[in-house]
Amino acid sequence: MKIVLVTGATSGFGWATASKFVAQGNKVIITGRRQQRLQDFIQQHEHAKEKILPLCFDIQDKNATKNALNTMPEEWKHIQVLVNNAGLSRGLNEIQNGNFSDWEEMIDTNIKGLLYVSKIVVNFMIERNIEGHIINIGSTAGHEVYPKGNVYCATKHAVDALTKGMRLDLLQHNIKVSTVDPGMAETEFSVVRFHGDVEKAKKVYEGFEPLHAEDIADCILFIVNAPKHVNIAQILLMPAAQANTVTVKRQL
Ligand code: NDP
Ligand code: 8X3
Repeated sequence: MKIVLVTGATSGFGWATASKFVAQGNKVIITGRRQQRLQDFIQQHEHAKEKILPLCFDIQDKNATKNALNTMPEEWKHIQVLVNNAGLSRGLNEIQNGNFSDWEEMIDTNIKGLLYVSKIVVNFMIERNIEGHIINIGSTAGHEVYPKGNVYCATKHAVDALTKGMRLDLLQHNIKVSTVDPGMAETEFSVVRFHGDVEKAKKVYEGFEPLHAEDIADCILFIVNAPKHVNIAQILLMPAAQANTVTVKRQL
């Protein structure tokens, strides 16, 4: 039994990952901004509700993040696994047409939010001599830049650099750092990217079978359940119909 913290567990990869960790008998801290979704998660996992701690906060907000994590009951601070999953894309525009608030939201969430959570949780691990494991959720967008993906891709390139930097810095503390880098997966991701335009979001996945949130969750659990002496540093996964960020075989 481990204590696992999954950011962005109110939807998509985070929900599926938290659910699988619960099913394996772990204690799971679930986070997100939507309180009702956190309650829905607990309701769906009623049988294990005493093993789930919901924390409702916005990871863009440094003080809210500090407050939520530092005021957790002491026994929950023995976090062995941190899944830095919360993140988003906003907009799909050429750089000259980009929107400042979209850019800020992506940078504040995908980079700064990940850093705020990581610093606090890493220090919990170090103070308690925990041989922890951090899994960052990157993307194919952290390997290749696609047209109009400019700032989102930049944030995922940053996540890739941070994964490598964390791995170097935390080696001395026996904390493993890994990354799971998915290609196209149908979650709320594109609905959020297109500011709630569900029809536009659906078109992204037309004519092929995208990844499911459970596929990503399976990769995360595979990494965490590897033997102690093994660090699976990176998993890059895509739908079978995808070859790179711009090449998808659609049957329309
Ligand atoms: P979803 O939109 O389904 O889930 C995103 C999660 O992040 C939600 O739980 C959301 O919770 C949380 N979140 C977003 N912003 C914040 C915030 N400011 N504070 C706290 N939580 C936040 O998308 P996915 O599951 O697809 O995405 C998860 C991660 O995977 C992201 O980092 C994304 O970039 C990445 N990714 C997605 C791919 C895809 O094709 N879907 C492919 C590759 C990577 P709430 O709204 O309740 O705050
Ligand atoms: C999400 C993958 O290609 O939809 O990180 O932007 S993509």
